[in-house]
Amino acid sequence: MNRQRLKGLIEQTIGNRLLVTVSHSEPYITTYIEGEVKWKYAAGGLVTALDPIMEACGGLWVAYGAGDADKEVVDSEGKVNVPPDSPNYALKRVSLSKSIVDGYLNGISNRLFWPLCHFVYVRPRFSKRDWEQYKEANKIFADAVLSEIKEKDAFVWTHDYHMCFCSKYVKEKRPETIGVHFWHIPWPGPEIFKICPWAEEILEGLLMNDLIGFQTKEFAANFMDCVDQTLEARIDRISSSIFFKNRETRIRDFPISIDFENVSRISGGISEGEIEKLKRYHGIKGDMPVVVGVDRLDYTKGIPEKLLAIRELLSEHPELRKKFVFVQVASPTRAHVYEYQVHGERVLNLVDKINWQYSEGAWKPVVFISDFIERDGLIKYLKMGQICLITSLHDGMNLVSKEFVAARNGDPGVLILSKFAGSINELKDAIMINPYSVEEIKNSILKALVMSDEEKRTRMSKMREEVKEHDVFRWAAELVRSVSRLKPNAYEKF
Ligand code: GDG
Repeated sequence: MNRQRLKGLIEQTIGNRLLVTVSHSEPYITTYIEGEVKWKYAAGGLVTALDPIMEACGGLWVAYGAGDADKEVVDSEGKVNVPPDSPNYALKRVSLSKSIVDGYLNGISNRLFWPLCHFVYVRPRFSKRDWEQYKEANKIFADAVLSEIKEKDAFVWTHDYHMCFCSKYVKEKRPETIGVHFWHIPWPGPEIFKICPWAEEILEGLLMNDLIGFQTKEFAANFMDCVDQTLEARIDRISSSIFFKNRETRIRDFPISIDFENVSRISGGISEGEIEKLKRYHGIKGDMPVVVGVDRLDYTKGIPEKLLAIRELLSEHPELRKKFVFVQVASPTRAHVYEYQVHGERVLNLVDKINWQYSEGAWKPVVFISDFIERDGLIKYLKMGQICLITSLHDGMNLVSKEFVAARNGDPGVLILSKFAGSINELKDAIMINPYSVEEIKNSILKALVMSDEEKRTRMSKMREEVKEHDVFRWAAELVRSVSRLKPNAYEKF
């Protein structure tokens, strides 16, 4: 599958329908930098995956306008064509008041859904006021979609835990719309999900979609178990369908991916000289092996666990001091949420302690970068690492693991990957670890440091084949093909 074939498939499948993608995050943010209007590509898995698809297929993307200069570039309907340097699709920016953002985003999305769905022992919060604001925000997104659809038929593709009710509100007004929802993060089992006071309402809202996609078979099965234990619905496990209130919703797994060719091409264009320059910039000697990590600074990603493992390694193996550097890119995220502030401080403390204890001369064991990095620059960091360390405590997929593999088009490198990341199902030639065991992380680094070139090459070439074959265009194609297989009685007009 490639961009062109995906475009053809989408045209053939959705026909004259307007393709509308709805997510909280926008792919491009407009901000003032030193008084000038500048564009920034947003960090985050959803945006990385969807932008190439929208670029290939065109259509409309509705999202929250998060930048302080967003209003400078949009038309009277809140729309602007993107990407800014070669526009291919329209971005419609939705404005929300600060009070709604606080309830819908900080309160429900980040403090209820995120910890409820990621089983990492952070307690979810349930505030009735925030819950009302969450639904209000979903209505605002739905109204933005309806204002664009007007009399046209549409294929509305909503994303993630911010948008549980958007399709429902659209379909209440335009029932013939095709509604597909993709859930990017894990879906918990019923014993966890049922602590949510609005469990029933959430499931009912989502079941207004015609198709719901999850990252793995396990998350799809968890969803069906939750429905089974919460609603009076009929579940057909063989056809993987839920029948509720005279409607059928298909439940499927579609492991998300990346634009392999693009990452591989960008990485191929980065010279040895540029890597050396980047190393020099961070005070790393040219021939020093680098263990790299790239994550949002999120408590689900296991960054403290990586640091604890590095500390143990340096303490138990003094001979490894000055023999490698751990570079962690930790892009800022959700800074308004208390749990993230505490987590950020803990991570910085650990970095300081390790560097204080083990630095020798110009060598520092940990280089910690807590800034947003431009897309191509980020691939440079992945290319700089001989070993990539991914320790998510729970992760829907984890695109960085696939990006590291795509970036290895020269020296093969070793991927260390958590068994709790969705991508472990495909990247079977990674060194698999349980990130709750500092011992396992430490031993995996030791193993990676001494792995033979032949073994590295064999493992990496299998993983590259896998990611190349199952790229993000194939992901979208499989989802769209499932839409086309929906029973005609699900939609009168389809
Ligand atoms: C969610 C789910 C699922 C990171 N820092 C910067 C930056 N990034 C990019 C990475 C990668 C993306 O953000 C992160 O994707 P992940 O998949 O690793 O993680 P989440 O953001 O948690 O994504 C996840 C994903 O959605 C897709 O469905 O895989 O399970 O949690 O592409 O490279 N990009 C730039 N600067 C940074 O500083 N430009």
